[in-house]
Amino acid sequence: MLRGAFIVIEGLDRSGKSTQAAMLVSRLEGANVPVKLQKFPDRTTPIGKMIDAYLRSESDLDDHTIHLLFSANRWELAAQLEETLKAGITVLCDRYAFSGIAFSASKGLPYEWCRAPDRSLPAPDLTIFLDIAPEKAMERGGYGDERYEKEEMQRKVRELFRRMEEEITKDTHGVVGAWTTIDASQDKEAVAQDIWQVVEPLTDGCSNVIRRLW
Ligand code: T5A
Ligand code: NA
Repeated sequence: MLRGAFIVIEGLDRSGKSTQAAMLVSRLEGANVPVKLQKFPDRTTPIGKMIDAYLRSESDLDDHTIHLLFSANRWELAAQLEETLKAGITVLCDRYAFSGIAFSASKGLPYEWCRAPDRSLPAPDLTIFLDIAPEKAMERGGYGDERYEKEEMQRKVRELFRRMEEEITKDTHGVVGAWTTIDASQDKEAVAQDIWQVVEPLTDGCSNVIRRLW
């Protein structure tokens, strides 16, 4: 039996990740492809609750500490994620390790230090990066009150995502699967159509072993 495909949707805040993840789940289900949606951070676990309090500025944490908690939140769900893939179910993640690196490194933590804790997590087969200019994303109802939703920070985050795209495309930094960038400033249906073009080839499942991050 083929395993499910592991697909990640990444992007700046307000780029439309959750909107597109929901649309893609419907489309996959409509095509009879079993799929599980996983969101990171998963705010429901004990670690997720600490992350949630931090993001809503109800608690303060050292930059290193919150970085490790975001990674731990992925690790605590990694075995389950892998089992789901092996059961032939496609897993769609709304954010993953790439957000972890981009957001922490944008605060000034060393890039290599930020990459380290996510090493050997299951690697996605495909990462879809929803690209949008921060000023355009801001127009979408404005950023909320969460800690990272500020234009200057989002600008740095975008640069870091671009750096990762370059490294992954040139394969200078180990195995991470394919990366595709999609113009997220289009209307929802157009973005969904672009996403379907890259996802459809994966709907039959994958025969290769699940790879590991860098
Ligand atoms: N983070 C996360 C880290 O620092 N480290 C980590 O390891 C991880 C995993 C919370 C924060 O945590 C940071 C990054 C974040 O700052 P979150 O819980 O994923 O991460 O954030 P959310 O607040 O849930 O989501 P976002 O703000 O990122 O929004 P989305 O999901 O990108 O956007 P969405 O779909 O909710 O849409 C936003 C608005 O735009 C509209 C929607 O209707 C909605 O109103 N919209 C569009 N409007 C016009 N055209 C389109 N094409 C549109 N698509 C959506
Ligand atoms: Na979201």
